[in-house]
Amino acid sequence: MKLGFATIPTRMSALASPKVIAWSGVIAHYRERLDIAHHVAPVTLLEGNTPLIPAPRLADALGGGFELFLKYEGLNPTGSFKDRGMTTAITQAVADGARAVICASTGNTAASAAAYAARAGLTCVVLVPEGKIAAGKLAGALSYGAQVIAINGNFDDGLRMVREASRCAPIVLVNNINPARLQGQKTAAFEICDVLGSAPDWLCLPVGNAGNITAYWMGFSEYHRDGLIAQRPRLLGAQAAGAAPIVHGRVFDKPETLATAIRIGNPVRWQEALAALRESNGYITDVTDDEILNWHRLVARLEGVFVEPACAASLAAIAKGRREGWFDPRGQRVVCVMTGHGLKDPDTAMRSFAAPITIEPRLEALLEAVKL
Ligand code: AN7
Repeated sequence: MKLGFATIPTRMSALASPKVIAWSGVIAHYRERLDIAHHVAPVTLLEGNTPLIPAPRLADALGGGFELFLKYEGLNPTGSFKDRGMTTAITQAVADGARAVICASTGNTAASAAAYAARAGLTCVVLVPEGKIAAGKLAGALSYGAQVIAINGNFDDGLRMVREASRCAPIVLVNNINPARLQGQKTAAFEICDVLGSAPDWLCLPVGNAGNITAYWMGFSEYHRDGLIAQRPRLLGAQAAGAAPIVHGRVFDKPETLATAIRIGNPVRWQEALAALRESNGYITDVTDDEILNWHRLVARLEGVFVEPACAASLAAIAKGRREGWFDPRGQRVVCVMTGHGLKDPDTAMRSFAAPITIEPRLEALLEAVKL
């Protein structure tokens, strides 16, 4: 047997009918739809093309009578949807001659920026709120070689600082104020339509800095404008009760939630999110940490899909809407975006459960312990 690196067949396969289609990342796949510089090679980790998983058991737990899909964005290379926007932002930064990039982050943006910067050979600086970043995100950012700086403040403080820093130092901001980020992130909407053959009736997602809801709406709107989908979905946004500025129409100076990804009190894309919600005839609502934990558990138990807590906010929002009677998805197709992988935040996941029992290494002890 010959060992070594296989070359991946890209265009012509040696096989008559290739069993696996090579995927080359969101920039290559949606190139003509992305308004970024195209004269440099994409900085890519082959992000995107994430599965749209049918979730019938979870749909039943949410009251049933509708079709539910999970867009599992946790399967992107660094474990979150941020990779879609980072391939475009870092590629654009390289095209612009940048040597260094900076962002503030609740964690996922930091890990993603660090990975793509590493791939491009750029210096990367990330600001994270001290003690409020999930372990897997911090481990990622450090491993990819970013300079990680913790601040005694929250995401919003960090964002203010990096915006100012990028104005007075030669360092490019890669938070979602950067328009190249949205160009990449809108590809998730394209993928959903490409797979379903139409837009879903509803798209549900957690909302923090509101870049993702803005990007999805941009993606659906562009497909609609070009006649690829007959209509756009309605949007259902979810914020955590302790960090719900858009729901309440006021800045949260001290945002708090165990879903640290969306612990954001003053979203940058606030106005765009409001416009998208209005145009889509959608809703935005807030859900408690207990509701988030409940659905975080259920999506794993009922469907085998392990996500980080923020993702469960979208499911909790559906449950709340049905309970209160303002959300009725019967006969409709609903997509919930699972924005980040469960392994990002093992601590929150484990806090919900009792530690495993320990037994002696004997069969009788095992048979005694198992519950069938
Ligand atoms: C898993 O990483 O803001 O509304 O700095 O990590 O586009 O902000 C993360 C946000 C949802 C909210 N789900 O998206 C960051 C950061 C997960 C996230 C959101 C985030 P936006």
